[in-house]
Amino acid sequence: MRRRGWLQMLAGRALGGVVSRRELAAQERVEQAVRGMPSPRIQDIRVIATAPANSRLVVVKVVTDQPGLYGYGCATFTQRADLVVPAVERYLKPLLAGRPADRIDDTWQLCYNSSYWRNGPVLNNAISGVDQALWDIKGRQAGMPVYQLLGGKCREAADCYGHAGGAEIPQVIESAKRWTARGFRHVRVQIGVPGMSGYGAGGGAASVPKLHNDPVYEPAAYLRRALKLLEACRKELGEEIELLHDIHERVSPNQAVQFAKDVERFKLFFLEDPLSPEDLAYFRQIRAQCATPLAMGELFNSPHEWTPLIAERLIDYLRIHLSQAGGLTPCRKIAAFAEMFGVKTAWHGPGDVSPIGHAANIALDVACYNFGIQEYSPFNERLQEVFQGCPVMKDGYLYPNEAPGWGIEVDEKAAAKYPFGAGRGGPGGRNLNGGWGVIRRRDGTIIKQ
Ligand code: GCO
Ligand code: MG
Repeated sequence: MRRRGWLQMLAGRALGGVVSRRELAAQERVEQAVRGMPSPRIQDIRVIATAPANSRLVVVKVVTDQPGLYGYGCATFTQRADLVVPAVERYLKPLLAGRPADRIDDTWQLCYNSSYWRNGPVLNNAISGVDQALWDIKGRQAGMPVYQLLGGKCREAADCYGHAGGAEIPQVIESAKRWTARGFRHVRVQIGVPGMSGYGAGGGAASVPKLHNDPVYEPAAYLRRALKLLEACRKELGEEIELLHDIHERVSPNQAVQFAKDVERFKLFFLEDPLSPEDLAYFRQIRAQCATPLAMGELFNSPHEWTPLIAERLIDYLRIHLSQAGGLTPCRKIAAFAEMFGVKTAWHGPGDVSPIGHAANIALDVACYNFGIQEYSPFNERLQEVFQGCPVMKDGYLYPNEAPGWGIEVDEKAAAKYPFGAGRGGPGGRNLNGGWGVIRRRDGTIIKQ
């Protein structure tokens, strides 16, 4: 109303010759640009919890006071999924109700600082749910996909890697060939260790003598197998294929240094998580001793973790899990910061990221100059039933949806058909409610997994 009055006033002045017709036309164009886009307010915030592909996914829906204007954000922390729900419903919802839905950074800062103690996975994921939903809302308002709001495309689609794994080398090679047959240029290869609980591949039925009844893992045995695997992959898959490998932080810092040196000759695309976040200082030693490209970051919560690694150029690829770091808002800043230091992005994209989270990954992938690679997890039929408009995979490239916002609609009725299950049963059938069980060395020492 106020704006219309202002235009009428200008028009009156134009008639009287005070304002030029040109000036008036310009003002009308401004008016046109904002017409239909008054500031929406946050009316409701809801949580959608669903497990269509077994992983527990948490999605936040932010509803505005404008009819039909809402958005979705990924808040998935699968091992502690139930804790994210009250963080959203009991803390963020009352904090944000009635506030403008179009102030994304301001809202992020408000949420982030409101708990004083911050940077934890539960709170960061809750914030991410709201943050990504606000980006979705802004895209829907603008009638544009989110990557357009970030400046538009730097590339047509995101080059991806798939996961190949197996108990024995020939199985891994077969699995890798299935990816290349689908057009993938990059494959992550993981091998099991007989009788052991490996990451990314099982170890078969063999049994290993041990002083306990839990799953067992020995870092040295795994490293010997992984080295042989990479050697065989290079030989049998050729030098064109880009190979990746994830250590998953399971070895000692010195073993990581040694392994990074050992695999240098296989020219990996990257070696992921050679160290745990607690051992980050050892990256300096790896860097000083070899040129194996390094990827790190899916466990990061806090700027204290990624800032020094980027600023000192200690890693090559950032593996941050968007929701774990607090959403799209902090991650687009991290990407820009990393660009200044020649560090590329490789956002975390496993099955325990919802399709909304994958859409957020791809928005950054196509819009950021320093994109490196995208991890790809296929969207099965049930996922596509719940999340309509999942990103499309073709020849190893993932394409962003061209519809406004994330371009994804969540079918809440379908989501309700796939409630959270009983969780991973640990040994002896213990119900861990979605959490991970323990893995021990032969002597009983717990390892980080
Ligand atoms: C990866 C990861 C995942 C994580 C999982 C944890 O590189 O894809 O390591 O597989 O283990 O997301 O829940
Ligand atoms: Mg990983």
